[in-house]
Amino acid sequence: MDYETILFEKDGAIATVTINRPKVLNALNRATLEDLDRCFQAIADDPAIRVVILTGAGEKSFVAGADIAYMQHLNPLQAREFATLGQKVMNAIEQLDRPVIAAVNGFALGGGCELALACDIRIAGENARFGQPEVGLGVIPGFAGTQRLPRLIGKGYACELLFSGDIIDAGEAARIGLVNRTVPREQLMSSCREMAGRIAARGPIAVRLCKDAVNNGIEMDLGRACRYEADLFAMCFSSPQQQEGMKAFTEKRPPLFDSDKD
Ligand code: CO8
Repeated sequence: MDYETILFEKDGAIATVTINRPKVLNALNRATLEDLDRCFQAIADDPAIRVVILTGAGEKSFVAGADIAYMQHLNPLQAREFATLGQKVMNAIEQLDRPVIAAVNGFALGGGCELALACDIRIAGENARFGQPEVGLGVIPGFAGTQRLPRLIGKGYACELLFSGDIIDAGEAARIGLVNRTVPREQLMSSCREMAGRIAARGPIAVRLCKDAVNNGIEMDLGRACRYEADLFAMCFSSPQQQEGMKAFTEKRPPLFDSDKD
C-alpha cells in the first residue's frame, strides 16, 4: 500500500512503521494521521505480522507533536475533528491485537509523546526528549495525553509534565516509568528488533490474549478483571499452540509456533 507521509516495511513477522516528515521533525498533520490510520488497519488485517515497531525518520525526532502550522488556524469544530482523528489513530494502535513497540529516536513532544503512550512498550535512544508542551501554546493535549499519561506514570508526575510543559531527557523518562529503558542511540533499532523478535517467537495467540487481558482488564475492578483473565486463559486451550508449547517443554525442545491461524 502507498503512503504519502509514512514508510512501511515488513521483515518476516515484524513490521516497521516510520513517520517520514523529517523536515518538520515528523510533526503529525492530517495526512500523517490518515496514513497511520490506513496503515494500522492494514496491519490488523495481516495475521502474519506479530509485532510492530513505530519510529520516526531522521536523527533528531520521533514526532515533535501535532503540526502547529496546520493547527494554528483551525476553528473549534475543526480542532475537535482533528483531535478525534488523532484519538482514533492512538486507539487503533492501543487496540491492535499485537504488540506495538515505540522506538523513540529523538523528540517525543505533545502528540508525539501521546503517540508513544498509545504503544505497549517504549524504548528510548539516549537522545530522546519527552514532554507535553501544549500549555505553552495555549492549548491542552488533544490526543488523550491527559488520560494515558496519568494512567502510565501516576497522577503526580503526569500533572507536573502537563502543567509545566517541561521537556525531560530519556534518563528522567526511564526513572518515572514513561519509558521501559534507554539504549545508546545507535543501538535503538537493533534493540527494538531484538525485543520484537523475542516476542514474535512466543505463542502468537497467547501474546495477543495477554495484550487483551492487560488493556481491557486494567479498566475493570480486580474481581471482574481476574474473571476476564481466567476466560482468556481458558481460550488458550482451544488452540494447538497451547498443546505445542506444553508438549515442547516436556520434550525439552523449543516450541514451533509456525501457523498463526491455529
Ligand atoms: N509542528 C510543525 N512544525 C514543527 C513542529 C511541530 N510540532 N516541530 C518542529 N517543527 C518544524 C519547525 O517549524 C522547523 O521548521 P522550519 O525549518 O521550516 O522552520 C523544523 O521543524 C525544525 O524545527 P526547529 O528548527 O524548531 O528545530 P530545533 O532543533 O531548534 O527545535 C524543537 C526542536 C524543540 C522540537 C522545536 O521544534 C519545538 O519546540 N517544536 C514544537 C514542539 C511542540 O510544541 N509540540 C507540541 C505541539 S501541540 C500538540 O502536539 C498537540 C496535540 C493534540 C492536538 C489536538 C488537535 C486539536
